[in-house]
Amino acid sequence: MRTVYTEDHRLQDGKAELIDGKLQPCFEMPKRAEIIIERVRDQRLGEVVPPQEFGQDPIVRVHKPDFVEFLRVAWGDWVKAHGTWDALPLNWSAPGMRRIIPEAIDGRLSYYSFDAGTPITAGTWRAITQAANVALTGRQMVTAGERAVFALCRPPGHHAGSCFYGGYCFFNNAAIAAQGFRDSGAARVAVLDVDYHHGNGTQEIFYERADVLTTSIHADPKQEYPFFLGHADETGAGAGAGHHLNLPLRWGAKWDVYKPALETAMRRIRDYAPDAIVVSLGVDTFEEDPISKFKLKRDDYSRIGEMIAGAGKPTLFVMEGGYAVDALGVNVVNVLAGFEGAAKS
Ligand code: SP5
Ligand code: ZN
Repeated sequence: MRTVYTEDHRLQDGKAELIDGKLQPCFEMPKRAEIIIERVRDQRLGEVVPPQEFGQDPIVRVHKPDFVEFLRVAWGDWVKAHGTWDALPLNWSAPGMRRIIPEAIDGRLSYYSFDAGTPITAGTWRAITQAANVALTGRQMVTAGERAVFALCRPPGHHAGSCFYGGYCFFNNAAIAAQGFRDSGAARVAVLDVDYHHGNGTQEIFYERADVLTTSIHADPKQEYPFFLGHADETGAGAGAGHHLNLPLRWGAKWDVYKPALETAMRRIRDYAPDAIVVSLGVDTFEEDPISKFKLKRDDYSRIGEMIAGAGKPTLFVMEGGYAVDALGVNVVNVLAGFEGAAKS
């Protein structure tokens, strides 16, 4: 399996996130991708190729133009107002307030975000456009006939919606790739999100569409971030009714409950008969993850890869979360190698 990767991800290097009532060093750090690419190379997973440039057109297929423009200018506007410390929002609109786009940069940060854990920095724009290019390049390789490709995106994307950022995510790399498959001839695309956190951005983007099936296995939003979406009764709306599947699991979930959930998701994906699968690959389900409460072990990730391969479809893996940095390379490559082993046999 080939990997798409660029060192430009390093340009997203936030100083701090608000977590547990403290400003702490960002869990979503450049080291994450460095550890993963090192493992990809050590295990000889396959060739590592750089992304191509796709410009803004495929991004505005899933994100609103005013949101994209906000991200493009946010750092420059922030520096003029406050200098070169990271840009973080401080407050949000509550019910009863109005959704008028503010002029001041502080207000626009609030308008377009949903948490205080996602700093915008000097290199954010370049890093996020390159992460989208990584996903789009992988998409193109799969469309061209590769059985599977690993898009080593950083920063991650699945919390970002059509017009909001948060959860360490700015552009929804997986959604941009899924839309890219559609725009290059795929009739139906399935997204499988195995990140520990609910993929609220991906759900929002495709919720009223039948041409992209979205499925997500994640910590129950009654217990876990992002709290306000990801319940089991959210199954799609309008034309997309019945085309979304949430499988929330309680804190403490081990392989014995994770496996049946993944079987359920894979069954739904098989029934949908997609032309391609996009996997939002988070490994923050790991037992040693510092911000998560599932209990998957290293070997479980090999089984996840095998089960995804069982669908027998062209597959794009898009990197999402995972913060137990030392084990990140092992766990991610276990998924990919597990997939390859099962795809060959
Ligand atoms: C892509 C991705 O995985 N984003 C996750 C963003 C989560 N941000 C907030 C996490 C809050 C976790 N609270 C528990 C802290 C444990 N001390
Ligand atoms: Zn996550």
